[in-house]
Parts: sequence; C-alpha cells; structure tokens
Amino acid sequence: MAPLKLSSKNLSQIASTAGEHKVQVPSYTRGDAVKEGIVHVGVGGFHRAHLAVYVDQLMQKHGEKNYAICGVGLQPFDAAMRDALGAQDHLYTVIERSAKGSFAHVVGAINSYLFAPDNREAVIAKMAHADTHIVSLTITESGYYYNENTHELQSEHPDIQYDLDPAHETAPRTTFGFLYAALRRRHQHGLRPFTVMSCDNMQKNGSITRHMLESFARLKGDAAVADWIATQGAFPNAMVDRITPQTSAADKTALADTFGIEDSWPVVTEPFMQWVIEDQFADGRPAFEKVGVQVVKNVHDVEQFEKHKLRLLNGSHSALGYPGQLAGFKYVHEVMENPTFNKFVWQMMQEEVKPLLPEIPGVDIDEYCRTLMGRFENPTIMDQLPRICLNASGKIPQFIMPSIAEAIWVKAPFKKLCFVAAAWFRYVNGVDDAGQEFTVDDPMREELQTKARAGGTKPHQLLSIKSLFGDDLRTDERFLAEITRAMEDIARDGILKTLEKYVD
Ligand code: CS2
Repeated sequence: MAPLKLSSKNLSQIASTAGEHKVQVPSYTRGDAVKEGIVHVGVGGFHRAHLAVYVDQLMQKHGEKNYAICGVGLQPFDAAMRDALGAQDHLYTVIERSAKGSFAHVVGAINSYLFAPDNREAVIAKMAHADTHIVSLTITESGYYYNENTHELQSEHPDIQYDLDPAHETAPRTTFGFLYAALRRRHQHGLRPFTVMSCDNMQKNGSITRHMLESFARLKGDAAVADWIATQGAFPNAMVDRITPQTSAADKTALADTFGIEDSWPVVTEPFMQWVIEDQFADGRPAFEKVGVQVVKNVHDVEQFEKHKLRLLNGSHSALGYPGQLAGFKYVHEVMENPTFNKFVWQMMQEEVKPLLPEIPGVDIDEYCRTLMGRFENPTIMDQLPRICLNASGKIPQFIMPSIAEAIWVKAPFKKLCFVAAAWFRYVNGVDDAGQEFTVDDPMREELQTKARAGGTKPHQLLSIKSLFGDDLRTDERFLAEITRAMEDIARDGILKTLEKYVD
C-alpha cells in the first residue's frame, strides 16, 4: 500500500494502520484550540526529539492547552524546515531506534512556524504576545556570541553590531536582537518578561543567556529594560540530553516502508532522554515534572548534572569525532566497534574525566558511563561523525578544555584529553589520514585553518586564539609538552597508531 502523507486529515488513518508497526498519533486538539505559550528559536532535530516531545506528552497525557509551541527559524537555511513542516500541518514523526526495534510516533506539539527572514516583525510580535510565557532556544554555542575568555558578549561581532544599530531594531538578525525587541515591547505593555529557556549544551547555559542579553540591552543604552531583565527576568540553567542524528534519505524511506508514513522530515533518535532544569520561571510554566523532567530548586544541582553530561557524554563524543573522522570512520558506532577506540573512550572517562567530577546524590557515575558506552554503541541510529564535529570551536572549549585545565590545577592525569585536543588541531586542516579531504564546518574555520597551517605540529598558533583558550593553558609547560607530543605523533604515525599509545 502506498504510504500516507502526514497531515491532520490523515492522522486517524495512520493510527489505525493495522499490524505490529502501529504508530502513536496525537489525539489532542491543535490549531486555534490551543495557546502557543512557548516560542522556540532553532527548530532542528534535537528540539523536535526533546522539548517538543516533552510538550507533546503534556498535551497528550495531561491535557495541556496553554503551552503549544510556535517554532521560529532565524537563519536562511531554516526555510527548509518552514516548508517541510508547513506542508504537513507542522506534524512530524519521531522514530526511536535501538536493539529493541523501531518505534514511531507523530508529534503535534509544534502548532505553527515563523520564518524570520520572511517577516521579522511577526517574530517580535509573537514573542511579545501575552500568551507567550517562555522563549526557548537551541541556537548552538555560536548563537550566544559568548567570549570564553572574557566571559562577555562578543560586542564587536558584526552581527551584534548590526543588531545594536537603532535602524535595525524591528528587523534584527541575532537571537538577542529579537529577545530584546520583544522584551522591550512587553515592558512597555506592562506584561511580565517571558522566561528565556536555553536548551543548548553549555555549562551555565541559563546564566550565560541572562548575562549576554542584559549586556546587549545595556549596549543598546536601554537601562530600564536591562534592569527589568536583571530583576524580573528568568533564565533557568538546564542539562539537556538526547542523541539525535541528522535525518537521512534512508530514514524517510524506512518510515514509509515500515510505518506507511510519508513524512518529508522525520526525526530519528535513541530511546534515552533526559532534562534537568532549574525551577526559575518568570511568567508561569507547564508541569514539566509530570512527564519525567527533573525540575530542581537548586541551581547548584543543575550545574553538577550539566558538568557530568557535558564532560562525559559530549567530551566522549569529541574523543570519537575528531580522531574518528581522521581515521576514516563515518559513524559513532563504527568508531566504538574499533577495540582501541572503545577502550580509549572508557579509560578517558574513568581515568581523566570522572575524578574531576562532583558526586551527585543518587547518581552512580560508573553506571552513567556504562550507559553512555551502550548509547554510543547503538548501531541503529547511525549517528554521523560530521554532526559530532560540527562547530567544534564552540564545543572543545566546553567539553574538553575545562577538564584539562582542572586536571593541571589538581595535578591529575590529562594525557588522553590532550590527544583529543591534538586530534582536533589536526582535524581543522580538513584532510584525513588517507589524504581524503572533508568539510570543516565551523564559524571560525578560516582563522583555525590559517593558524593550523602556520603552526604545523606545534600548538602555539592555535592556542593563541584567546577567545577559545584563554591565557592559562598557553603557558603551562606540562600541557604544552603533552599536546605537542600528541600532535607530532599524529602527524608522523596517523591516528590509529598513535591511539595505541594512549590505551593501557
Ligand atoms: C553532540 C551532541 O553535537 C555534539 O557534539 O555531542 O549533539 C549530543 O548528541 C547531544 O548533546 C546529546 O544530548
């Protein structure tokens, strides 16, 4: 039978398709019958597999009607998401894959979508609307314009400069330009500020968002709004987790063949999902805890969870990604099938990352690491290395460098972490060990490549990028010796042979 095109009209038929591959569909009302309490900026795979799934469960199981999502795309490439969702009533399928099999369910939590380049004013008006209580973000590390060294907003960045220009007030480019314009309007209208809920992988994501936005408002010369944000605004910190690969053409075909659904942009993900969020909201929130979200009172607790996740999960992803790509692998599970890599990742977590992490009551860190190994080994999700390696300049300073810096401080081992940093330094050249070229997709690519070429097997040029590395590491003799050795070995012997030296 020909697959059914995903749409509101076809939902009941999709649900009733008999057989073992039953699909769950939303039975809640959508459209004008619900309020869009959440405006989400950056609707990619991760958002659609994470926050939108939690909201879908709230709507499906708990009758939530005030917090449907209006998706927002700020970047030109978001036109593809606008078109895909727009053509299927903003419905999409989440396919969970593991050794247990494939499960599909249709998510209806995204109720509408605004593409900013079409109408920037509409996005500001939506955020400023009284029904909007939360603006959530998955804009990637680079979307925060955060200088890792000074901990300040990159105020000289051309995008920020553009948005600071009064002429662009109702037609901004950056997330902060939109948030500021909308909050200013809410302030004028006597509304409460919406909560800005970062769902990006950054330590202290909420606090950073708060500081960047307040700085932006001050640079605008708007002390009234800046003070209002500082005193009344809410920016919960959060740890978010669900491995979500990029959707492939094969995923769409499999969905049509196995589940009988024609969906132009489904999401494939793992069964695991986790979200720990600080209970700090300025204008109400849905009862997230009803659907398994860990809503915690204490910001310190969130920070501990963030630290565990960023350094163990994302740090290990980096350890698989850059060396894995240089060694010619394509997927995370393939790298895990290599016994040396498998050992390396486990040993790096156990010997170099874990000893620096705080204990969290109720969390068994070894069990957490074992679960991670299983998640990385999951062959059914086909998680692509280029996805892991994307925008590394926003990742390595978050996932790897803090562990190195702390290890140096407390005189703990950090050799394996240095191997990962060295592999990234080689990776930025864009050529693997077999001489194959690959794309380095990073907003800082040009600067990184120029420095990598000028530096050869010495790290000094790259380490001089202060916004990424700060001052301390650059002058530390132990660190310089370790990373230089790893860079020289990789250049001479290749990744796989060098890696042998790093496992016991
Ligand atoms: C990955 C993350 O992009 C990356 O570097 O490590 O996207 C990872 O899959 C998620 O954080 C999992 O929660």
